[in-house]
Amino acid sequence: MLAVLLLCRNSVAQTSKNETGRQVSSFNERWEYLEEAIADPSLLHSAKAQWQAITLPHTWNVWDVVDPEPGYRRSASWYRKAFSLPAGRQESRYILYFEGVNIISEVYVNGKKAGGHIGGYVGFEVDITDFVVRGQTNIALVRVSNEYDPNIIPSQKSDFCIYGGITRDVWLKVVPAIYLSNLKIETPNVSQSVAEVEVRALVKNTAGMPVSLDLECVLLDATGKEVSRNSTAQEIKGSEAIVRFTLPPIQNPSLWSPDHPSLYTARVQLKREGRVFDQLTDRFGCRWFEFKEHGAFYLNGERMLLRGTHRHEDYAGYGNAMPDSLHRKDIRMIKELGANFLRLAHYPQDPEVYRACDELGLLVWDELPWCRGGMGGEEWKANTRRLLVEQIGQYFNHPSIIIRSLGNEMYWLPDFPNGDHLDSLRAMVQELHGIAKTLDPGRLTATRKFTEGADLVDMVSPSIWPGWYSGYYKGYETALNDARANLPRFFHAEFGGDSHVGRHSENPVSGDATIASDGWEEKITPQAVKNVALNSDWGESYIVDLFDWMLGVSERLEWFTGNAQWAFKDFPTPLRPENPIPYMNQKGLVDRAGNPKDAYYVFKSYWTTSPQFTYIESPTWTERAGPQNAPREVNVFSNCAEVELFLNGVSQGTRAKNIGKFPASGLSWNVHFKEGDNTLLAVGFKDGKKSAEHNVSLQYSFKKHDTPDHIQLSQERLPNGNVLITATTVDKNGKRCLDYNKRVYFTSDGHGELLVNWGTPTRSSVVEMANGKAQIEFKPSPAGKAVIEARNQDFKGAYVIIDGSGNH
Ligand code: GCB
Ligand code: CA
Repeated sequence: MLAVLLLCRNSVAQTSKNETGRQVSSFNERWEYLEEAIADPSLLHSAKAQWQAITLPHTWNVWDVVDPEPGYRRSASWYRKAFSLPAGRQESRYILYFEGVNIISEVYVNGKKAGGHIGGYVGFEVDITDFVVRGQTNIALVRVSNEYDPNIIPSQKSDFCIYGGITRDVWLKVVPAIYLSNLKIETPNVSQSVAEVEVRALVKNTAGMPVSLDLECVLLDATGKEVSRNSTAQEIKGSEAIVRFTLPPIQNPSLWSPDHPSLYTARVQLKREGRVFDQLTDRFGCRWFEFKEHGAFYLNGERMLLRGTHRHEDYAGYGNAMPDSLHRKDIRMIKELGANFLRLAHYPQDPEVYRACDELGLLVWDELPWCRGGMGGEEWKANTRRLLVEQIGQYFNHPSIIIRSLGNEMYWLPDFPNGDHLDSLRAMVQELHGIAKTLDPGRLTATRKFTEGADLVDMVSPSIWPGWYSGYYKGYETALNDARANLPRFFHAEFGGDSHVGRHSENPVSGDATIASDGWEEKITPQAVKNVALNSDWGESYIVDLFDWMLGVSERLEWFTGNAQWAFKDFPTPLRPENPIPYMNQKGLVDRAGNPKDAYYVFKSYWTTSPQFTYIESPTWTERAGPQNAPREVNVFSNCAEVELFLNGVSQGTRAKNIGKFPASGLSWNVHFKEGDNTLLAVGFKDGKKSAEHNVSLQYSFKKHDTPDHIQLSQERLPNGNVLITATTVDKNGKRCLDYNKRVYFTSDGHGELLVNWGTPTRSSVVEMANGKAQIEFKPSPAGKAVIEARNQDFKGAYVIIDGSGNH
């Protein structure tokens, strides 16, 4: 029978991944989508909606999560694909692998239910062999639902969107009847001199009879050189068996670390009579780590300050249905920021994310999606346990993962009566910890913001948001010292605050939550600011100061394990309809399309050494004002040892960078702008040689604007061919009102398309002005004119006509 398999292997029509009978091909193309929540596949003919052609990954919530309508579609839809399989390969198994379907799925093949899954964010297989007909057209149908269901984590009270759809890639695997289903690679003991590696292979036998097999495992280094090998023979009696290889340890292993993300490969082969008929490979790394009691963190025996951020799976114009290239782009940007740590909040993410973290070098906090909502009954518990087991199983071999978080703010906002009962929560956390430690003893369990259960897990993150949800940022060190005293092992996940691009202030809220008002800044509650999240202007100036201060503290504390800023990119949330960009959590260092805000450069200045850069705060601070002769602060964020600042061509002096000196590590100048146009140039030096420069230009005025009078519109062509429309609130003399921060509503009539619902500063129909200014992109159409209007509560509309036809 196995001989038949071997004969079949060359008849594979498409390109196969390896020389054995195994073949893995993308199953993303040529799907159709039906947006109707019909329950049963036999009733699909009654659909009123039309099937639409789509390619996976796909979500039906790309636009409605950030459109001006509250809420987004939480319902069910259908996906359909016709496919054929070559005839004459009777001994192969056909398996569909879904990397993730949100959030409940049922898979039908040729009208019969073949499988499905409850819970999003993790992958699952459906063996469709018994449902397909070779040599004919087969129909796959998938019903997907993201309807409200409190029995499935995460809770919808979470601060993010629960997208619906086949949101990740799908693969068709063709494997022999006896095949390798999975490899589990462990490195129980690693030191500078040796690495012990254990490989377990899960073999599936669908042949219906016992088989005797030879198995071989080979370990290869990054160059493909063999470093260890072992073989074994085993009889597989039942439908599956785990085969364990004891391998000679790797001598002088090349250790994995963020600076040196060195990967090994394990290759397992199934053989019969000396011939290989199936093979599976996966990568792993050799590293060890330790969170010492009361600090610090050590990787491979050396202290490492964890410099981290967080990632949600989301991108402007895609939702969470992102192609691998965009997943990787996010991880690359985070690496370029200088981070060495990433918390994947609040759920397991796309396989490409873990591959990228392994390859580029980021330590990962992986998290079970138990986010808010308390806990439920037996059904909830069964789902939650199972999802943890699945999550651990599928991402086991990634050396980047060091922490298995069991949840975030789990007790909060219970979805079930009594769902926040402390003893029950503790029992559940204890049980999940037990599961994690049994399946994955080499990693640490954690929770965030559940210190009531700190004794039940290996480490915790308390909630510390100084200067945003509570207190002030100059209290950061005290907060860290308290946490250190109370918790044997802690890491600080989540800090930061929202910032609206282009909003700047001469006198932002200070580090002790006061404002030194000189009457020229934006209107902020003038008394001491108790809660910055409620009372500040949500500008960039404040958040730059906050990060600058907190990073200065973090870098200095020798015992500190490290922290992770919340969150790398702005992301949609149904919970925040009144934010400057409605329905966007704007705590990102970059906007939802990945464009850096000022804060991005603050992190880069602390965390990177090359390439060298200087960044003047801020290119989007294009107009400033103040009394004549009053100096104004200019800060430069840079990783250069020295920076010289020029104002209108005149040197303002050279400053040496000195981490711990606030603000801007000492790269701060008080300058006297002239009335009108000004230019700033910051030149960075390394070893006395110029290594970087940055310039900005701005308008300065000695006269304060009058009361806001109307909105003015202007337009400019963008490199992408679109027109950028700028709405400016001005006084009766046409002077921009720098403290005007209210909402503006953009609409268009006629030809062309206003770019809305992207959740970015220039592609949102509703957006708050930043220092009296808001912008929107318009895509003109050759068909003719459009009228674009900006309105708000205070002013009658202003409009502009754009003619895309070229007949001006
Ligand atoms: C938190 C949550 C996170 C929120 C964040 C915020 O504590 O863990 O899900 O998005 O705060 O922005 O408030
Ligand atoms: Ca909506």
